[in-house]
Amino acid sequence: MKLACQENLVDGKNLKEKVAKLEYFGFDGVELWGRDIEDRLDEVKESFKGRRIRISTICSGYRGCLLDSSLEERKMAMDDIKKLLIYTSELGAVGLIMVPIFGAPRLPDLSPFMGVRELEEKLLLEELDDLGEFASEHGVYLLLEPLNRYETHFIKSLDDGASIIAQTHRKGIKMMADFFHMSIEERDIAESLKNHIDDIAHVHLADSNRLLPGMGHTDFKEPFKVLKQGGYTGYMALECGVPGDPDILLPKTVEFLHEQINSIS
Ligand code: LER
Ligand code: MN
Repeated sequence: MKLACQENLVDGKNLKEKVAKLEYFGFDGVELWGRDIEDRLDEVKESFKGRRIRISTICSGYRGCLLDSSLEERKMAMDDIKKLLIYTSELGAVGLIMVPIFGAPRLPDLSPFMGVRELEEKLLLEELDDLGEFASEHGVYLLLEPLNRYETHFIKSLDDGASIIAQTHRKGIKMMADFFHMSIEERDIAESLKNHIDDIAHVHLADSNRLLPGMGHTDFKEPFKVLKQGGYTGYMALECGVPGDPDILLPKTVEFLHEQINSIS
């Protein structure tokens, strides 16, 4: 299991300095934001040149929405996601993180013919067939991310994500597990990870209050045990608040996480 950190959590005057710091702190990977990746491809490549640390993942950054009622919005999302998948591959990252929809539904309720949920699922499956194939051709994953109920009405748990993945051809599609969302939605984080270990290709780490691991009441030991014993070798990236000096708190968090991982029998 490898530790990564989102690029915005660390201080530095440019990406090169941030990457160097994260490597020094003991991280194995950096999660980059996808929004402006196209404009900074050269800077990104330059920042990782000659380093041990890698780009773990690209987080979102596409315009439009896959489940919008407007064809234009959906097409924008499809095109942007494909472009980002190409950059994900070019940068050697595992995958592109994708949330199908934030907030409330944008499709009409066609009951009794078809309810919103069924319509959303059918539409997403059609899109995932195309996007999954595309991701697979480029040797990367499209990583479906379940969010908590306050951020989406749609895919909220690993069960939800797995049920979607099970209906696809499975090529190029995996999901990721975010400990913060899971601390709200899952009955038992470790149990859910165990149930879906084969579908998981990335993890976001935060404590129950979305601060650094160790600052809330989430138990990390049991979930890490499940991941380790289940053969998970992917990244676990920090996506959380850093309430203080990152130069002090980030290395401390690496130490805390290594302690948790190393204490697993
Ligand atoms: C949003 O809460 C989140 O967890 C991000 O990873 C979404 O891309
Ligand atoms: Mn997340």
